Amino acid sequence: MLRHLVQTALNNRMGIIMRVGVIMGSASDLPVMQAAIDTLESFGIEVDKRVISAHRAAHALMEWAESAEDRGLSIIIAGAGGAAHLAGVIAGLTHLPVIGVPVRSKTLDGLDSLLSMVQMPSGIPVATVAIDGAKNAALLAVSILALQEPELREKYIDFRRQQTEKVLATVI
Ligand code: RP5
Repeated sequence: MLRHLVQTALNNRMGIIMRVGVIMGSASDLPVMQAAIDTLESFGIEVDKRVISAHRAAHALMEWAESAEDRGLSIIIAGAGGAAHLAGVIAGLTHLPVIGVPVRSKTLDGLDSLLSMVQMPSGIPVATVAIDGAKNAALLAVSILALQEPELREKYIDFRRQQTEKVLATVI
């Protein structure tokens, strides 16, 4: 905890914002998860990106999740497909908020990913977004971080305002 506070203070003094982890079970998830990375970066949030499989590299995942707070992360976005246990395992290893992105699978179109992720038993939550909903996962992370960061709050409100204006300006 102390290490985390010192690291955060140092980061802030150096103008470094590194707060969100984006992890995926396979490089094959990247085309979906890139939207989370791009969205976070568009808000000036630095992203700790990793591919670590919960079943192919279980020990490495444990190390990554248990050290997440000490490495300066505040929120973790985890994307996986199939028997998508990645987000749930991470949530069991850290008290940081975990947002899960069920990635569309080849055989069941992502329904397997969605149900594996969203049906977390009581006590360890994973905030699950839509199938392939990586952008919304990032926006949810931004809105949580914005609670404590006035500058980020302004950026997020501005993003929402522009989005609304774009819809209303649509001529059909
Ligand atoms: C999961 O299995 C990954 O998250 C990915 O969505 C799915 C398929 O992985 P690959 O066989 O493409 O590596 O672990």
